[in-house]
Order: sequence, then C-alpha cells, then structure tokens
Amino acid sequence: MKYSNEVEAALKAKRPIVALESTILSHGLPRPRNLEVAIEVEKIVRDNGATPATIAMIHGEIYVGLKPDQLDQIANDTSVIKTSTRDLAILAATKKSAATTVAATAHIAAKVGISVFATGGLGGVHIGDGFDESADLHSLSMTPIIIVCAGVKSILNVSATLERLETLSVPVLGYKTNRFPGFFLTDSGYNLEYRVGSPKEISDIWYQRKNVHTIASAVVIANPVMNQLDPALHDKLLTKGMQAAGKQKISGKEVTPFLLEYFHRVSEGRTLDINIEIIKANSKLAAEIAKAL
Ligand code: PSU
Ligand code: MN
Repeated sequence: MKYSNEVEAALKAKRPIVALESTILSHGLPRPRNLEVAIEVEKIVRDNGATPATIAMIHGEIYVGLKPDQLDQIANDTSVIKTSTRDLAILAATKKSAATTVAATAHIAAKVGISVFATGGLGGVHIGDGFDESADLHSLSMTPIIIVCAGVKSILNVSATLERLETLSVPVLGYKTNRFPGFFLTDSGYNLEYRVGSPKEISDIWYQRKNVHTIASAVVIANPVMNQLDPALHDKLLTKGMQAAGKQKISGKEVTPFLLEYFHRVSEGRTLDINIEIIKANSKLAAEIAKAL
C-alpha cells in the first residue's frame, strides 16, 4: 500500500482522516462531472478540518490518497475495473488499475487505521429473485469503520437490506432522523430504532464498542438527503430501469452502474444532481465525525 504525502502525515500525527471510495467516480457518475466531484469532495473534507483519503488501485498497487493524475485516471480511463474485496489480490497480481467499492474501500481504510468513510448509498439486497446481495453488507459486518451514507441505494430491496444488516450485527444510526433514508429519497418508508444528533454522540458510541466487545463491525450513519427526488418519478424510473436491465440481460456487478446511469439519463440529470449533493453532505458530516473522534 502507498500513501499520499498528506495522508501519511495525517496518519502519523493522528489527525482526522476521511476515506473516500473510487467506484462512485469510475462507475457511479458520468464524465466529466465525476472528476469535478472528486476534487470538490476532497476540498469539502479539507475545509471541514480533515484529510481526504480517496482509495484506489493503480497498476496493481493500492493507494490511500490519490495524486491529481491518479484521480484523473480513475475518473477518465475506461479500462479501470470496479473492484470489491475479493478481487483485490487478483488485480494486484495482474497489475490492474481498479476503483474500490464500499466493501473494498472500507476494508483498506480500516486496515490502515482510518475510522471514518463517506459514500453515497450503500449496496444491499437487490430486488427480484436473483439472490443478488452486495458484498458491501457482509464486508461491513467484519470491518471496523464508521460509514456515512444516505441509506442504501433506492434501487434495492430496502426492507431485506435492513434485515440483513440486523442479522450481520451492523448498527444503523439515523442522523437527526428516525426514518431510514432512501438515497434519492429522504425517507425509504422504514423506521430506525436509533437516532443520533451530533458527531459527539457518534464518537461516544464508537468508543463504547470496545467496552462491550463489538469492535469487529462497522457503524452505519444514515444521513438523509435534503432535496429529494419526486417519489412518483422515482417509482417510474425504477420500474422502467428494472425492465431495461432485464431486457438487456444486465447481471452481477453491472446492475448497480447500469441502473444509476439509467436514472441519471432518463431524469435528465436530476438524480445526478441529487447523487452529488448526497456525496458532498456525507463528506462534510464524515469530516465532522473524524474530528469528534
Ligand atoms: N453509492 C453511490 N454510487 C455508487 C456506489 C455507491 O452513490 O456508484 C457504488 C459503491 O462503490 C458500492 C457499489 O459499493 O456501488 C455497490 O455495487 P454492488 O451493488 O454491485 O455491490
Ligand atoms: Mn451484486
């Protein structure tokens, strides 16, 4: 693993750091907005008093903190592979360049001692009977990190995903809400048992895990989007998007990028704007939590 200068210095000095994933850049957002967002999000983290650590694999090596040309490569090189945790060793051995999902980013961040991670929406259990469940879920059950997200992506089976998080013993805390957020939607329609109102409360919970021996898993902070998508439009896009995915026989790790692209295109950029707002808000909150820790 290699570190950017600023991440290495921050780790040594135990200053607050926020991990950022790269699949959102390579496979979640369209060019050229993706690179602009990557740069803006890093700036938001810095402006809020933490060091950004965008994580990716470049020619077989893992970088924690990317240089500008590496960020550019992840955003613009179409050969960059979406990598989950299980792919890391394979891609390292074959010297590939790859963008890390929530699962892979959390895995690397936790290993190097970073405690906070910001993303858009978590992966989860997909709709339908194909047994498609994101590796994000299992990964969070064995990765000690605070992950700030806007719930799980609304293209998923939300209730099944919440049940799986319970089974996997991953705590889910609503940030200033008692409702589980629905990514593009402020409210997914499901209740949350626990609500927190400040980074300090989150940090107290984080440190209590040690006393009760539950340090193995992640803690999910669910931060709802302010300006949500019209729910009727959301339902229409989802139905149509699922039909299109079925017709084109999209499967496996292509499903999520396909549906996100479908939403962004057919909503004429409205969901893209919301997705970007989500990432920015989560990065800001993550920086505040990192400082509280
Ligand atoms: N959140 C977003 N956009 C994304 C993702 C999350 O706002 O593109 C990515 C994350 O990298 C997440 C992945 O880990 O989608 C989930 O993919 P899958 O469903 O194939 O596990
Ligand atoms: Mn999958």
